[in-house]
Amino acid sequence: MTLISTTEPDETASHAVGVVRQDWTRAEIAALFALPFPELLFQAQSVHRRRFDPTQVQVSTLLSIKTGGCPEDCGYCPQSAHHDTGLTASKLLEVQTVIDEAKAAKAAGASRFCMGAAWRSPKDRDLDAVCAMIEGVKAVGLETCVTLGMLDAAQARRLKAAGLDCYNHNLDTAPEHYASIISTRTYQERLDTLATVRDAGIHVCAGGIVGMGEDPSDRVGLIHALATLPAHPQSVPINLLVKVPGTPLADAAALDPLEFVRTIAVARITMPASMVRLSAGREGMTDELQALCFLAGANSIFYGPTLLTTPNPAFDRDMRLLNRLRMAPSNAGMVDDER
Ligand code: SAM
Ligand code: DTB
Ligand code: SF4
Repeated sequence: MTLISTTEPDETASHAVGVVRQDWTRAEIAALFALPFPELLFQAQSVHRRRFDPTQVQVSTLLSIKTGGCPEDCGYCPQSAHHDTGLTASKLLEVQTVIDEAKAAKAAGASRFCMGAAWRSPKDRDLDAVCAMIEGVKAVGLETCVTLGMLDAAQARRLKAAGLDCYNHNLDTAPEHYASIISTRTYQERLDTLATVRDAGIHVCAGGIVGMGEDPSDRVGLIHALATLPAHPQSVPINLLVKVPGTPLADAAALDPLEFVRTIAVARITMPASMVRLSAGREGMTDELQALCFLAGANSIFYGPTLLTTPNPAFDRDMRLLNRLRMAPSNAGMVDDER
């Protein structure tokens, strides 16, 4: 039998593997996607282990603080008022209700609490309540993240002053695929909100969704857009589309699960210091597929039986998964350097 000696990735790459850089080209990213699977996972693991403990997974809990009735037309989203998904819209939750949920999440082992609102952008009076929620959740001892739509600079400063750790705002897909998914908000508006959040000194959580019928080159375009931002997002959620009946994407073609793993691996390699979040879509994944995602460098999950409006694995299923893998939830915060 001939043994093939695998060269350490950094010895051959034009740039050292694992160095944080924003000058990725589309060709480089396409070449990563095209690697033989063992080579891709080897590179992803090599990069991952330089900064992270590969046995640890950070766990966040999500809560929808304002559900449904959203004026935006995102083709994947059950909360858009443009789609008839049978979802009942509700008002912004009471501050105390949110704090009670945060206490339960902390007791269940979460280290971060993410609050989502189905808004195009928050109204200033709503921000008063959201700031009170942030202060209350921080007092429980959890990191805070919110996703409220587009922000202006004054709103971002108010959230920062309330103690917000992180703001989620996704690019969702490649610039060239974007118009077939959303018409009510431009890609540039998303980039502007990310800049506003960054400038306010709030950590950025930005990622996207795959499995929306995109071409392979669109997955390249999504990772390229994220990895060439002026600073890498501290957190990069990679969502697998949850197909919700009544949304325009309800019947999107199934994505090869190994393409999803490849997307995680390429996110890990290109954004080596970021938390890569294995986000929506886990409910339909086997333990084995999730294990491959962790091997590819995912180091964070949403924990708890509901995402915002759709199902997520129950606590005990996730505990069994981590036990099977001899992995553990971590309380590790985000790495701040080198971005
Ligand atoms: N309204 C805010 C916004 O869009 O910025 C915040 C909430 S929104 C639900 C947060 C993210 O959830 C979206 O950007 C999208 O990436 C993700 N998402 C929504 N519906 C999804 C679905 N059906 N499958 C996967 N991810 C989804
Ligand atoms: C993200 O990228 N994924 C999470 C979080 N950020 C807010 C939301 C997933 C939502 C999935 C559809 C739903 O449950 O409504
Ligand atoms: Fe509204 Fe956000 Fe859903 Fe788009 S993703 S429809 S902005 S809640």
